Amino acid sequence: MEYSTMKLERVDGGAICWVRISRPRVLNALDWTVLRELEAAFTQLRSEAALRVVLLTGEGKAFVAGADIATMQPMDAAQGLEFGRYGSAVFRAIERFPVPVIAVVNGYALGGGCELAMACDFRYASTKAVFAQPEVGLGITPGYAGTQRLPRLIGRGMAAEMLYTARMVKADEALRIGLVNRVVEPEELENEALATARLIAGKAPIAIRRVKEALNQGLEVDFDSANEIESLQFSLCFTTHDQKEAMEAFLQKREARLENK
Ligand code: CO8
Repeated sequence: MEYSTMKLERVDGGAICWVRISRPRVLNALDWTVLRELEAAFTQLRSEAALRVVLLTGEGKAFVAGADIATMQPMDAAQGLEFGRYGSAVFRAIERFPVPVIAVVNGYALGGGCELAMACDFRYASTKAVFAQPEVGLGITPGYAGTQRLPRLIGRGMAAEMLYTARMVKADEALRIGLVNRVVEPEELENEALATARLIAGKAPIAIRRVKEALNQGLEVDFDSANEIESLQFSLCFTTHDQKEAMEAFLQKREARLENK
């Protein structure tokens, strides 16, 4: 498929795919086209058997500077609901994407951009990254689950402060409060993310998918139910070739030959 606001770049034989949001004239702001193309890109990637990790980033000086304010300004409540729900569904599909998605935050991650980064499994940032939920300054609430994912990620107090003040949070503070996992110099960011993607890609693919399912599903239910979800995912791994092979390889003190089956 041809994209006008996105570039897909596969590396390592398609095990890793960069998804680069590219609408640099407006700092990669999310309009209908970007949202639709994000959905299409992740739908397309879902069918790629070799895929192990997605790296999501923005081109230019922004990751994503939010939902497109020019698109939103004339909306009425019904249109706002439609735009909010659609984006939320796209982000939810990214959150539930079967393989890990890492947000590689190269610059501004504001509003919908911060929310997009939070829908990913985890975030690496460059020293130039800036995070905020500026919505209350624009007369709106966050619309892509910022009020929900932010407190789950950094705790209610820090989230409330960010949400009520719209304050810009720089990379070093984002690291301190747990919004990002790692901060590196801009020129090192992609290599750092790629190195982690390769670590993940080298592990048993079915086990990684099951870990992601256990993480996602378990966080939405009570602890006993979550334990049960993990037990089920754990047990299903024993039906795989990779479990038998990886454990046999350990016992025989040799490298495992993982085959994604
Ligand atoms: N939407 C539309 N255009 C944008 C956006 C945006 N979010 N961000 C930047 N742009 C445009 C600017 O208007 C400018 O265009 P032009 O060159 O035509 O004037 C161009 O991008 C470059 O931006 P600046 O000149 O402003 O660049 P600076 O480096 O001076 O400033 C900032 C960078 C600080 C990032 C600044 O552009 C800014 O504050 N942008 C807006 C950030 C923001 O408030 N984002 C949150 C939007 S609200 C949101 O995301 C809600 C999500 C939920 C939606 C649910 C819908 C119901």
